[in-house]
Amino acid sequence: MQFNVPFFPEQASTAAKQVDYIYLFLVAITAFFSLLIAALILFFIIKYKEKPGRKAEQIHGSMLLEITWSVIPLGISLVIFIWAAWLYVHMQRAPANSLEVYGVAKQWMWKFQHSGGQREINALHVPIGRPVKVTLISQDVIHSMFVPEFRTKVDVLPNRYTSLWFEATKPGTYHLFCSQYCGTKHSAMIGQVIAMTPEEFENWLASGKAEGSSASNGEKLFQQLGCVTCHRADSAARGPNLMGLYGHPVKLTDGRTVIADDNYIRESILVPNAKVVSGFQPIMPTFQGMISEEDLFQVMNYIKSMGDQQQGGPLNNRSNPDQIRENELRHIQDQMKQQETAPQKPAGKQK
Ligand code: HEC
Ligand SMILES: [Cu+2]
Repeated sequence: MQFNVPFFPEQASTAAKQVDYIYLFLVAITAFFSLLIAALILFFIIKYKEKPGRKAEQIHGSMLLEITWSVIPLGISLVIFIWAAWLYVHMQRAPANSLEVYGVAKQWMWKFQHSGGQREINALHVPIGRPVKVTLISQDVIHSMFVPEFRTKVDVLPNRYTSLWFEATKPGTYHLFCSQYCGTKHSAMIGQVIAMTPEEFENWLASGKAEGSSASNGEKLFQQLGCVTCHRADSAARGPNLMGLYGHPVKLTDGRTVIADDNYIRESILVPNAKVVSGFQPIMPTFQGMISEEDLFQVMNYIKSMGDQQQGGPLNNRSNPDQIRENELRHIQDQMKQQETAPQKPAGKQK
């Protein structure tokens, strides 16, 4: 018999300590006031015990008391709020240099793919000492990805990407749970997160059988599905050029401007008429039911990689949409010029 019931799971990510500090702070505050109140009750019971000849005296209001017991709890609540909100925001925003991993949840398993194209089921290999961002989608019902040792959890929804990030601090094998009741085998929807040293992780990646990187597979899909017949950089284009699209603002026909993030691109492919790009007709057919969640991630990675090619780096110009549009125009003009001078060269692909 083993009586190993640890109060907390192991702390294996940079956020784990910070989450635990807040938790301990809440426990300490609760314990302090519970004990204080219990002690005062006892003290008053004894002190004001009924005695012959003693009469209860009615007290009406005390400004000083009222203010004290309002201001002190207010201060404590504000400390908790500011501290927790700060940590929450910090844990929502993946650092820019995060390693990107993509996950699909379904009844009842976890499927992960890495940018290099390596895939795994119910296991996720990650390096330690580097932030890892996991972008997630569900193929059916609502699930939730929970790694207790990393103190991180996020709901995994159908039709909308969510993400979490963590930085593992110790090599080891950690629990991966689904923490949203998702059907009869919910309790079996478990896996492992395997944190490795960066060298081990590189070896693991290299040993994985990958048929091309995620982005290059996405490029193939882009051709197979016929996206390229409309999205191209020459005069036959019937859809917008997707170069440099990712992460940038897009003007819509209804006058709104939206940022082309993961969810926007997903919606553009599955429900193209939901948001129509300004200056274009809503002629794009829906690809709902024709592309799997895994393939969508690959197409998305291809579209992201087009952005990188255009900007010469993933982070350049991200905040300057005018510059991007200008570059895009110049790029199209260049391509048209190239076409004029060398008409036999196929346009559109620049790899
Ligand atoms: C019949 C031509 C056509 C095909 C095929 C087509 N698209 Fe489109 N696409 C368009 C048009 C036109 C628009 C702009 C109007 C709109 O938003 O619906 C567009 C918009 C988009 C956008 C938003 C672009 C922006 O600048 O905001 C994305 C992303 C996109 N398509 C991806 C794809 C992918 C991926 C495929 C293949 C799976 C595909 N399209 C197939 C015509 C097409
Ligand atoms: Cu589940």
